[in-house]
Amino acid sequence: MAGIGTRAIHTHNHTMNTGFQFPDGFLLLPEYFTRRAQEDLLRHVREGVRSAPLYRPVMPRTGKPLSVRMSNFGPLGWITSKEGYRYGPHHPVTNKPWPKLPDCLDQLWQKTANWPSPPQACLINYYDEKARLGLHVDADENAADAPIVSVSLGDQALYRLGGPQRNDPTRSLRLSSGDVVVLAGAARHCYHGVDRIYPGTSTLLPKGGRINLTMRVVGKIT
Ligand code: MD3
Ligand code: FE
Repeated sequence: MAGIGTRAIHTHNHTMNTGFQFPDGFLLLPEYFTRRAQEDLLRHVREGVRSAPLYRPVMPRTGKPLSVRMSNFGPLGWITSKEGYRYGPHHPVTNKPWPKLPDCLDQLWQKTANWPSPPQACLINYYDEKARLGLHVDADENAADAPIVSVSLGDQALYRLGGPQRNDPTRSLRLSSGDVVVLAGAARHCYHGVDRIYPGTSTLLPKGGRINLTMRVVGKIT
């Protein structure tokens, strides 16, 4: 595992072409996890989804299914249903508690988040080759200023990052297996989404696709 700072991308700000500036607090750590560490993480994800199966969330109100499938680790999970978005301690289908956060993810948080409390929720997103995630802001957390730490596994994704307003300029980045993104400060409140998955760009998942793990501090649940 590479140390922090050794491979951090200097996401240099340029206004020349697109008007996009990397928000303060955005940090990309390419290939933070070695192949071996990725395989180890994947084993933990597989074990987790055995007891907390990936389910297909639906949009609030409309009930339209999302293309991304989800599960969670940790005391709380992010849940979307017809009734709305919320954090809760139980899997919406099995009604069992979410599996414990694997130690390696807890360690990742401690090394990268620079935050005094541990993550309460780790969302597991699974993207098949057709899945997308529309531009949105993560705003369901009471602890709105705690950072978010995310890990990508499997096929590459075209990730889009914008600003605090929906119509701000955006910048697209390719996220690869083993990459870690830390969203702190202003970056925490920026629009972002996943425009596409590039099938066949990783051998980590035998059937292809992409897994994203997103750790969050939630604060009080409302
Ligand atoms: C930038 N997931 O689950 S992770 C999500 O790849 C989510 O599955 C994406 O957005 C994925 O909510 C992106 C990286 C990420 C997470 C939170 C952010 C980027 C962010 C919050 C603010 C800005
Ligand atoms: Fe998000």
